[in-house]
Amino acid sequence: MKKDAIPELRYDEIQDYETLIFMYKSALKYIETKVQILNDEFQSIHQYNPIEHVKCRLKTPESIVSKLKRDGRETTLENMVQYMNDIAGIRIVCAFTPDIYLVAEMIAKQDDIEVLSYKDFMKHPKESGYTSYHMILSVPVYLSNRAVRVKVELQIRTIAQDFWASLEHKMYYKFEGSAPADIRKRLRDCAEMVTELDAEMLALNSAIQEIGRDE
Ligand code: 0O2
Repeated sequence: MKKDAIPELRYDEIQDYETLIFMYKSALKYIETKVQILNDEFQSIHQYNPIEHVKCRLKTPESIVSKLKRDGRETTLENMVQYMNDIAGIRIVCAFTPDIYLVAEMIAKQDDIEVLSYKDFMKHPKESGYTSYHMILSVPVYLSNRAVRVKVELQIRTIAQDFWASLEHKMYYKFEGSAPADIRKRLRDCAEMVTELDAEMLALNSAIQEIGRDE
């Protein structure tokens, strides 16, 4: 079925939280399989894996509630479906920054996936220093008697960006969003080092490839 023919999931079709989570879980399975196939195909054509690893996660109920509250909304199924983009999340970790754009393009070209929006935090890092590439995708879920489209947040990062984000995420929670200024400054400095490290590793990889070609 073409993506345009599949309707978006509507909150009034959902009876309870479990059904909603089942939809998001199914969308994650669908996109995870697609990503694995694209990676395997790329490997067989180019003898190169753009993807190091993939991680899927469903947002915890606590985290859903706190995000809705933070945005000034009531905790209802309707608000979850209408206003939350990241209940289902998939993270793709790549070795090098050009791989991020390559993977984003491969996903965007898929007939059954719609890119609803994207944010390039590599071109425009967050105040915290966070860098990554985000896409909100609309992913089909095929049920026994119908199909619906469900939103999934895709984050694509390098290994180094992922390392930084994991530690920063822990700090953010430890200090409940208000880490001391010197910690925040050191994290921002580390984010700059991550960007430099990614650039140097890419240059080094190109130099290694060149040597391989000359031999
Ligand atoms: P968790 O626990 O990973 O789910 P929006 O309202 O959608 O425009 P939002 O929701 O802040 O704005 O979206 P954004 O900015 O695209 O970021 C969503 C997710 O990106 C976050 O989810 C994090 O996973 C990651 N992220 C964004 N900024 C940072 C940052 O400064 N540091 C780290 N470590 N991760 C970041 P959650 O819900 O915050 O967390």
